[in-house]
Amino acid sequence: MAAATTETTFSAEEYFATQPPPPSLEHDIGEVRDFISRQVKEGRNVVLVTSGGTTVPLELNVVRFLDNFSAGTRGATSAEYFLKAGYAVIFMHRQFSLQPYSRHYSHSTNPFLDFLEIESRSGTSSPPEICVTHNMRQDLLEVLTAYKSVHAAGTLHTMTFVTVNDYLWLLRAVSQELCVLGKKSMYYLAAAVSDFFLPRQKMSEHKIQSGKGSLHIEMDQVPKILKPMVHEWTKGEAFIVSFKLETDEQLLIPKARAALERYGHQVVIGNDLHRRKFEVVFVSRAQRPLPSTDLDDQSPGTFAEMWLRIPVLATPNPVTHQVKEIEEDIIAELVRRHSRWINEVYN
Ligand code: 9Z3
Repeated sequence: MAAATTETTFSAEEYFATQPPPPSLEHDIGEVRDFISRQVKEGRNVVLVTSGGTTVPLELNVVRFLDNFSAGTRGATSAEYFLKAGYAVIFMHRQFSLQPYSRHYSHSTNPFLDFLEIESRSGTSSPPEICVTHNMRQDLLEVLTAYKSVHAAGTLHTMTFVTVNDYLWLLRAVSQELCVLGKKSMYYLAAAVSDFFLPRQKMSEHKIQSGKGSLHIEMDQVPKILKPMVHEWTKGEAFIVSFKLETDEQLLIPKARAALERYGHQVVIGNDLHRRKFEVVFVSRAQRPLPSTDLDDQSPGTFAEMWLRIPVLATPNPVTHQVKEIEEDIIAELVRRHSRWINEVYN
């Protein structure tokens, strides 16, 4: 399939004025609002973690779509470490991508049926029992204990997206709700978001037919929503972390710096596709004149880079029992920076 792309640039405002919201938006946001108000009462910091890839449907009755790479490992793993650090987490993820806790027993890497055993109770008429394989019990107990305690505390709220349109509408609506938390809110934007989309007005209603030779698709550029998010939806108060994914590692730092310069948020975490599980770079502004809510006030040009690395051999392996996950260090560093960000204002 040959795809010719000619960009048309939508502003965020034009985008939301012309593209329809997902049908469940109001219901989803009602639930988020309740979750946030409970967390406000209980005095917790709240982080929105986005995770997984967005799709771009090519037809209204969708048979084909473009997808962005992401299994959801980064987001699901990070959500667990945020919860462990005492944050409440809104986990906004691609439907069917990995989720906190259940990710340890994903159907493809560690299918749970493989470590369950059937024990027949000989000499009795009772039905056989299901047991966990002995060498998996300790791991399962730890994961299950954390999972149950998070559920009992009510500190995890999950919501799903599929298309880039769902993602953009949800992100804006959740940001507007999270606003009540001011500095106590964090955004951890790990989802892999498409840069291009097909506006509804240009989509074919039915399945695109073959038989007419090659397919040419003209896509429009997805609006750069980080800018309104930083300056308008969150009123410049939230601590915002975005991810930059590259396959050419030479581009990682320049592109991360350009994103910071352009959007005025707090941290860009750069990761190379093939090294992302054991190496990331934190890029931030070297000097941040605080206290100031005037983001345009910040002098551009000086950046600080901090590499986080774990030994390659210690990368997560759910089958052979992981030793260390880089997300543990990423979250520890962000929690430290977020607490400084909060204290800079309140003290
Ligand atoms: C990331 O860079 C994530 O770390 C990964 C995680 C998608 C690589 P996995 O879920 O992978 O563990 O398999 N996310 C951001 C990707 C992205 O679309 N970034 C945009 C960009 O690079 C900016 S928002 O331009």
